[in-house]
Amino acid sequence: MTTQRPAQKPFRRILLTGAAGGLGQILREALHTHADIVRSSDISPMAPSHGEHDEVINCNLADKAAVLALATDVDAIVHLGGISVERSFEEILEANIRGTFHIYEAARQHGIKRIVFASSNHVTGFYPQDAQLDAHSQRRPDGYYALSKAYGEDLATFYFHRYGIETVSLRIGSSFPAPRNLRMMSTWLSYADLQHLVERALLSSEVGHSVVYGMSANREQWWNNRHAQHLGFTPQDSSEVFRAEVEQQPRPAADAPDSLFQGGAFTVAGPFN
Ligand code: NAI
Ligand code: 15L
Repeated sequence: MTTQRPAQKPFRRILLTGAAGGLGQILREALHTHADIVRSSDISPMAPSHGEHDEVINCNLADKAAVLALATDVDAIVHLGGISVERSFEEILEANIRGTFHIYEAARQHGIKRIVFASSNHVTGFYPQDAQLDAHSQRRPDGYYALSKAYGEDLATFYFHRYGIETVSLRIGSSFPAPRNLRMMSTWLSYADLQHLVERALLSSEVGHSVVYGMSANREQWWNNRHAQHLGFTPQDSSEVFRAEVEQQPRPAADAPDSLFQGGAFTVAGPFN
């Protein structure tokens, strides 16, 4: 009798940053499909390791030496860590700008050739909600948080052309269990579609630096992924199943940021001094 050896996984070790966060908790388990070992990291406490294939390391992304050590023996990085809402420039600078730079430097120094970067729809947040965008539309960041994501995307372009490190930047819409308001009926990305998107971003070949908007197959869409077709991302879910529930909420005023801009309330967050 011959014993069937399990098919080899595409990666030996994937580093997941932001593992304690909403999306990190979802992706931590899912990534085990693609790697022998998942190394989860965050500045906040995480669920404990459940064995030698599931490493857990606390790390502040703003600490360059710690990030360089964190990336030892890693083959791919899913970079979710950082501040995920609008905050003061000083806070964003440490976690998101320095933090993402440290991730790219660690990739360069360790020869890591694939990064999946959690960018955000807020890099184009100052477009009106009736604008139709694609990855080539000029960015209109809606705050310091969005600027840090724009910087991350530019780091990705630079590190590809200079060092051949490939990145897929995911301009995630709103990834939560369900859309929370009318705006999110357009921007919602289900967790299942998120997992599929991250899988395509890790496994697609010759991505260079690709930019893809992360939304489910919602009825009303603001973003067209025509320039990311090579990734083969085909969302299966739709926010439509939540419409009746969401429409029970009071409608935002026609001149409220949530009605005017794709970035919604982020366009009026701050100032922080
Ligand atoms: P989250 O805020 O729940 O998770 C982010 C994690 O990063 C947190 O666990 C936090 O402790 C960690 N973190 C913050 N500063 C850090 C530092 N200095 N060092 C190490 N870790 C640090 O955010 P969520 O929703 O899980 O999002 C994950 C990523 O996806 C974020 O980068 C966010 O900007 C991005 N994104 C998320 C969207 C969503 O709808 N959930 C939409 C667009 C982008
Ligand atoms: C983001 O970039 C945030 O990280 C997330 O918390 C949501 O607010 C999302 O955008 C959104 O635009 O709904």
